[in-house]
Amino acid sequence: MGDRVRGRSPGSREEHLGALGPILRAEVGDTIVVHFRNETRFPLSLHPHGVAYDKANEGSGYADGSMGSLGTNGSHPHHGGGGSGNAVPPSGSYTYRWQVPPRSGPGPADPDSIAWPYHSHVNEVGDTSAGLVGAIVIHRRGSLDERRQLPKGVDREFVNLFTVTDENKSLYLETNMREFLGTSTTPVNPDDEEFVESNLMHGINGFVYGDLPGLTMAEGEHVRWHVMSMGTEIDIHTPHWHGATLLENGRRLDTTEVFPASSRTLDMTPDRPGMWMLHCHVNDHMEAGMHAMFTVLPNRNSSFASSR
Ligand SMILES: [Cu+2]
Repeated sequence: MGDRVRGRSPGSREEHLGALGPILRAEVGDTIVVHFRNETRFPLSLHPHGVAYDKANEGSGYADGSMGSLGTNGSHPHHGGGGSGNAVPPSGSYTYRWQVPPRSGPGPADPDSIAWPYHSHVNEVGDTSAGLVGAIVIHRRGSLDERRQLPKGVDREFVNLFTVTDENKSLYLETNMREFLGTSTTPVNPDDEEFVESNLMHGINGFVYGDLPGLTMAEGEHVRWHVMSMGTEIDIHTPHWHGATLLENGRRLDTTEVFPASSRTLDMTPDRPGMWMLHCHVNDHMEAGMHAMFTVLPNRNSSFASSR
């Protein structure tokens, strides 16, 4: 993770991820190995949801310093269970190993892939408010295509994080103030109510007001959406798609709901070409910028195209 988010190439499969980390993808039965190098100025970690790990690969210390490990008699916490993976120092490296047993993969009612969040968990609030969040996508055994990039039968996959990024709590608040307000003639008080409010970024993958690039698909394609959230008690989001409906575990929807660190997987077959809005349907959030545009390109062979 660098102090600068490296740009994603236009038109690439990952372009729509915006500020998210790369997708970590596996099938049930795999082991995920992450070689993590910390290029920032802060101690960071990689804490996964859903997959199986031991204390050395949890990527999270505990507030009492115990690491939450059991003693040799299985009852008393002792120190040293986690180790350096709980806080990788600046310029440091760590290799995380996570197993993917069946309990990490899709359940009986799920589609053949589901998403879990991963995030840094040293200063959880500061780390996630700095955007150090990404997705792990787990597929049923044997369900990935031969390039191991998409489920068989799925043409597009998108991951969208709906969250109010509280940049007041970001590791980078001071850096950002220096960079963006450094030339300001009036000093800014970081506790000023309006300043605090102005730093609540109501975004999708870190982008606001329809600026997220890369949500492009074609009419008639099988499109899989993973939506998730992070944050706090205001992070009650209801992702809503215009121009299409979706299936979520057998239910027909055009709006679902996500809460901090929860995720949902939905399938869509867009049948109306055009540019459509994807937005949180909570009024405050919508007005504060939590929307993106997705583009459905016409398929000239489709019945809808030929009926025009
Ligand atoms: Cu919302």
